[in-house]
Amino acid sequence: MEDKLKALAEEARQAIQQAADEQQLEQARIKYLGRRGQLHQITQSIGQLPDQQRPVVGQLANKVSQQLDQLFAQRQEELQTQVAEAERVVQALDVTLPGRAPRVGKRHPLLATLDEMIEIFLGLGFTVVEGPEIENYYYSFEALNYPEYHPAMDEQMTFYINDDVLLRSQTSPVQIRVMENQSPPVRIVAPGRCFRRDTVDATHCHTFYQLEGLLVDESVTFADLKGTLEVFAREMFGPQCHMRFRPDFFPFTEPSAEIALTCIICGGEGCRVCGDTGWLEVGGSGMVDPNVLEMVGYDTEKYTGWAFGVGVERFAMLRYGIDDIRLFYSGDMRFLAQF
Ligand code: 2NM
Repeated sequence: MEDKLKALAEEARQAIQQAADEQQLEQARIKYLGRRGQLHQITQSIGQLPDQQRPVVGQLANKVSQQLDQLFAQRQEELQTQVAEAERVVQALDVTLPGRAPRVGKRHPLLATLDEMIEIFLGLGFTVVEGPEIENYYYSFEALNYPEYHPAMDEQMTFYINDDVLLRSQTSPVQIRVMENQSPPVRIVAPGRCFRRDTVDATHCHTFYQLEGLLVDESVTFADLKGTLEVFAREMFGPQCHMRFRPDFFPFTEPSAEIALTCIICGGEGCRVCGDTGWLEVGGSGMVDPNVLEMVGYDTEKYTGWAFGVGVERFAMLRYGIDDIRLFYSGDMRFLAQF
C-alpha cells in the first residue's frame, strides 16, 4: 500500500508540473485529487488495512495529499501569471500604428547621371558600346597615336598588370575596337570605369567613370563637334548653360580642345567650386588624328571624325551641387539617402 501511494504521488506530481495550461491542470486535479480521484480511492481503502499499518499509511496519505495540494496551487499561480503576461503583451501591441516602411534602394547618383548623359546621346542617334576594363598596351596607347615615350604610359600614371596588360585609363580602346570591326559612318558613345594612379583628393579618384563619344563620317568638321556638345550641355543643364572650347593637346586628336561648362553652381558668377572663374573643366575633345583612323584601316581622304571624353563624376557634381568627389565612393548612407 505504501509503495502504491508513493508511485501515485510521483505520477500526480509530474502531471501537475507538466500541465501546459489551466485546462490540463484541472484534468490532473480531477484524476488524482478529486472526489473520485485516485488518492481518494486509496484513502478509502485504508480502513481495511491491518491495525499497525493503518496509522503509517494514513499519515503518508495525508502528507501526499498536502504536498500535491500545494504543488497544484503553485502550478495554478504560474499558469495564471503566464496568461496575464501574454495579455499584457497583446495590449501593448497597437495594431492601429502605421507600419514601418522598408528602405528601398535607388540608383547611385553617379550612374543616374551617366544614364541621363547616355539618354541624350541616344536621342542624337548615337549607339552605346562597352569594352573590357583590363586592356592591352596596343589598344590603350599605340592605336591612339601615343609617341614611344609619353607620361600617361608611365607606371606613375597607369596601373600595369604586366608589361602588356593594364587597367584602361580612358575608354578610347573601346572605340578603336569598334572602328576595327565597322566601316563609317560611326556614331557611338563608350561609357565605363577607368583607372589612373592619381592621388585621391576632392576632385580626383583612382577609379572613375568616363563617357567618350566618337563620330566618323564624310565631311565631319569641328563645327559638328561644337554643335553636338553644346546641344548635349543644354539638354543636361538647361538653356543658360554654355560650353567653352580652348586649345589643348592629346596624342589622338588634332586639333584638340579642352571642354569647360558654365559653372551652374554659381551661374558663372564665380564660386568656390569653379575657383572663382565661372567655368568648370569637364573633359577634352578634338578631331580624330588621321594616324588613328589610318591604323584602323579607314580611308583618311574620305573620312574625318571627332571625339570627346568627359568625366561622369564632374557632371554628377554639377548636377547635384556636390563639392567632393570622394562622397560618391564613400558608401555613406547619410549621403546616398539624399538622392
Ligand atoms: C578624350 C579627348 C579627346 C577620344 C579619342 C578617341 C578615338 F578612339 F577616336 F581615338 N576616343 N576618344 C578622345 C578625344 C578622348 O578624352 C579626354
